[in-house]
Formats: sequence, structure tokens, C-alpha cells
Amino acid sequence: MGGDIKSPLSGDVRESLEALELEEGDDGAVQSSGAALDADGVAVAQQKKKKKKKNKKTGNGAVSAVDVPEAAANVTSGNGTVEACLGHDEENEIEAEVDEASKKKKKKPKSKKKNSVLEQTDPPSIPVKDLFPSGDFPEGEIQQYKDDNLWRTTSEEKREQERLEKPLYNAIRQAAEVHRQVRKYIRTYAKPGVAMVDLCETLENMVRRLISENGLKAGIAFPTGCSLNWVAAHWTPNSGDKTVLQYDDVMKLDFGTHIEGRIVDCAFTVAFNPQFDPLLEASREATNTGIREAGIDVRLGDIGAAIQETLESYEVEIGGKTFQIKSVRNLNGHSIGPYQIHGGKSVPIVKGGEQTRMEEGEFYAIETFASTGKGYIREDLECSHYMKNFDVGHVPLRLPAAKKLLATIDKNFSTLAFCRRYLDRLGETKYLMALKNLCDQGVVQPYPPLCDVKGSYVSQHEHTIFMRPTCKEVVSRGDDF
Ligand SMILES: [Co+2]
Repeated sequence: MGGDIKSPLSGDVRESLEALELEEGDDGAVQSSGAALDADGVAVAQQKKKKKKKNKKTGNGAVSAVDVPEAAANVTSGNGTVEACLGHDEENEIEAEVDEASKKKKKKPKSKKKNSVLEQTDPPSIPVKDLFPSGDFPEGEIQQYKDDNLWRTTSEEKREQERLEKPLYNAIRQAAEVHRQVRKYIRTYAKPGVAMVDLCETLENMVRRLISENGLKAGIAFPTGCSLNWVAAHWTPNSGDKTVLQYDDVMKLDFGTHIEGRIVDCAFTVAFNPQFDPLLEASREATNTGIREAGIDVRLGDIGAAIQETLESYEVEIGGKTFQIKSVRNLNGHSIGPYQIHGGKSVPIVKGGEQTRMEEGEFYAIETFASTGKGYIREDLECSHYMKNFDVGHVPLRLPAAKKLLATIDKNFSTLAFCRRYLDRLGETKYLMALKNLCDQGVVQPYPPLCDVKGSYVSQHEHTIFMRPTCKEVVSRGDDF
């Protein structure tokens, strides 16, 4: 999720909660209109798949389950529904059929094995667990430890420890594979003109499906951040929001998946105007620097200094004016615990002498924010993100509506972050007063949008990594970033 903020600004929180109370009246029960893939969509997709299989009998290898074809032929309707556009695809298939038929005669024997490999549809609709029938999900990128920790690479004791921890690695790898497949599709969907609400619901419904959502055991880990321009993090549309993505927008897509509370927190930036390329490259490369510097016994402050050096070596020209890019100094990466997005340690993105060190077995979100503004964020705008306080015990509540809302939160999110739209789709209505009460009682914490100065642009990249006994695993790494 978008960054551990350094100091909570309680004044701003109160303001946004007061604003929140005022709108109670027009908070209609908006059901999530868009199943990303309705029953028909799936039927279409599966028919398509059967056909493809027939054609691929003599495939020249490379029929990878992970290899989702680009969504060239998807149209989106206003209500967030995704349909496979059969007409266009069929044309291609006919051509392919002719092609494949001519190959068939030359190329025998056919590989029997290819037939048993289940292929993801386009748009993706098959649960990732069905694509890996062995139950083993792909390992992330492996980076070796350095210097004083080189011995870990070959230690038999540490290897044995990893064999015992395999089920845990496998859980987060499944969550990471879902993240990769969803973001690959959503890059084709996130185009100028799309409504932010449709973008989020399409993404979220796809996560629910690919991860085989199951109560608190598997699902979405937090609200889909799609913060625009000078909003750095923690913005997602509330119901009724009419914001439409524009060609000149810089959008941070920050979404999370989890299996058994093992969270993948991973984000990237989407921009269409190539003038923003250096800004995006700054946060992408700074995040890679942070990942490279991370390691057991490494001081968090040293990682921050390295990140800042990479990030601030970039400049960007926007509308004829050149900006020296800055690190957002009051945003941080963070450790991650089971069902706990911010696990207690912060990874700064500027220098400053933090002496705390990384330790074996820890999970971290390494995220960096590059800005053309002040490089300092404050809370602003209407709140959408909330999360139950991880350490809160039983709090007696007098307001029945607050009690009821807390029961919904406990059942569906526990200590995972949620947004107002997630409450809407569960059938909750007119809950803003109860939500404010839970915030006032300290049971729930609001997380308002985090903004740099108006008119500036912020980019973000984020990966989840974990400190295995023998190596670092960048579990959310993909071929995209
Ligand atoms: Co994060």
C-alpha cells in the first residue's frame, strides 16, 4: 500500500472525518455493478480456449500458463464489464488455423504434454491455482546476499530451514502470480477515457477470481490505490465518483493480494504522455536500488540514502520546464507481517541515519516515490481507505450501528485495509456515522489521501521482497518491472 506516512496529522484526519459526516445523506447503496467477467464473458473465453488448444497441438513450445496473450480485442462497456470481442478474435484464429494446419503436416510427432497444460484466458478468468496443478507456484527473482552474509548462499543448515518454510513461500508466491497476471491485463485496460471506478472494479473482480477469494484465507489485501498526479497514495474512488483517467495523468496503481494473510504489496505508475518517462524511470530505478541494497543486517537508513541518490539523479521536462526530481521524504517502505500491511519497521527513501537493521525471515515492501513538487506529502481530500487497528483489543461500543459495522469489518477484513466501496458491495448502507464512531473510538484508523503540492506529479514503484535464510526473494518481480 502507498507508503507508511511518517507522522499522523490528526488535525487533517478530523477535518476529513467531519467532511465525511456531512455527506452521509447522499451515500446511496451502490452495488458493484461490474463483475469484471460475467457468466457470458467466461463462456466465451472458455470456448475460445478449447479452440486454441486444438490448434496448439503442434505448438512450437512456449505454451506457458503465465504467458497471457495481450488483450488486443477487449472492449469495455460503461458499467465496467469486460467482454471478449469474439468477432475480431475469430478472424485471427482462422488465420492461425491455416498457419497451424500447414505446419502440422511437416511437424510430427506432436507433443502430448502440451495438451495437459491449462492456459490462462484473455481476459484472465482461470484461478491461478488451476494453472499450477502441482501446487508449486513460481519463485520470484533471487538475489544473493553480499559481503558478511555470503556464507548463507551455501549453508546446509539454512537450506534445511528453507525446506521447512516452503509452504509459507508458496503462499506468497501464489499471491504474487495473481498480482502479475492481473497487472498485465489491467495495463491494457487502463487507457484514457476509462472511469476510475470501472478500472478499480475490473481489477478487484479479477483479483477475486484469480486468487479464488475465500473469506480471510485468500483475497484482496487492501483498496486499489489509483492516485493521480500530485496525490501520491491512498486514493481510490468512493461510490459515485465520476473521475475519468486522462491522457496527461500520472496514475499510481497500488494493489495487494494475499494468501493466508501473506501479503503482496506491489505498485507501478501508468502515464501515457512520454514526457513523464524520466519521472517513472526515477522511481522504478530507485526501487531497484532499494531492493539491491536490502539484506540481512543492513541498516534501513543506508537503504534510504542509496534510494535517494538514485532517485534524485533524474530530472524531467514537463511542458518545457525542467524539474529536479525529489524523493518524498515523509513516505516510507515498510515491513509486512501476517494480516499486517505495516509491520512496524520503516524503510526511508531519503538519508537520515535510521540505525534499525533488516533481519532474517522478514518481509518488506520496498517502495519509492519520485516527485516534481516539494517532496513532502500531507493528508488532503475525502477519505476512502480505512483499517482496523492491529493492536486494538475489545472496545465496548454503545452505538448499535457501530457494533454491527465492526462485525462486518471483523468478518470480511479483520486487520486488512478496506475502502468504502468494499463496504457498499457487502450491502452496507448509511454507515458513515458508524464508521466515524469506530474511528473516534480508536478501533479503526482512517487513511486519507496523501498529497504533494497541487500541480506537481508523483510516480511510485513498489515490490515485496523477503529475507530468506539463503537469499533475498523479490517475490512480485515480473517481466514488466
Ligand atoms: Co506499501
